[in-house]
Amino acid sequence: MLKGLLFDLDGVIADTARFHLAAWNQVATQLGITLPPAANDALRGRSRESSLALVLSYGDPHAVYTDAQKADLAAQKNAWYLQAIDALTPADILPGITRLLADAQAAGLHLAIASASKNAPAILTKLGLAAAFETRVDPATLHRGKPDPEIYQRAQAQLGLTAQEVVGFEDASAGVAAIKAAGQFAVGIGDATTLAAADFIVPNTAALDLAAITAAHAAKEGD
Ligand code: B16
Ligand code: MG
Repeated sequence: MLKGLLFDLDGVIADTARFHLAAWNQVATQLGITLPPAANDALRGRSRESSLALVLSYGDPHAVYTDAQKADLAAQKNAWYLQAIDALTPADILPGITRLLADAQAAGLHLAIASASKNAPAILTKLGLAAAFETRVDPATLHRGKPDPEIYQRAQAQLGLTAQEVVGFEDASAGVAAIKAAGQFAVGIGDATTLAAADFIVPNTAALDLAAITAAHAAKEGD
């Protein structure tokens, strides 16, 4: 039986994934690197450090960056990202999310945030959602990032639920892979081909419907 919902943040609760991509594009341009279209999905859900490694992998394979240079690049990216999200308000909550959260609360479901972003608390505050979730996994405490299941296993454990009792929401293929590796039911939001591993796919957040998701989860889990 469905008892909890686990939410990614960037690209699910708010359209901040485009700000991450724009900031990484600024870093890449500065280094003479052109990010391919595939970077749009590949950079979603990955930690800052893992994202930087991916950006650098699109450049000269012989280029060597010291740890200090990598730390500077990551800090610069975050500064650009922070500038971009500074003006976020509750109006930036993606369509359908406020209704979904209200329906979930009315149904007595437990809600958690499973975001790889260290900026998640600041974003939730700007969106007016700081109190909307019972718990949040602190990504600084993780050993492995998405697509490893650790963050979704932790979110489920923090709610005191089993894998069969939760549904995870993701906009990234790495995130869907993490949910599935945790043995949970995955809702993918976005391109059906990119997110094909999800159990239930919608093209955008406006199409999220708790009754339909609950029915699909029940059909799969046999309850
Ligand atoms: P930060 P999510 C992820 O958040 C983003 O999708 C990803 O692009 C970003 O690199 C990562 O957070 C780390 O973010 O640099 O703010 O710590 O999608 O898991 O909510
Ligand atoms: Mg995301």
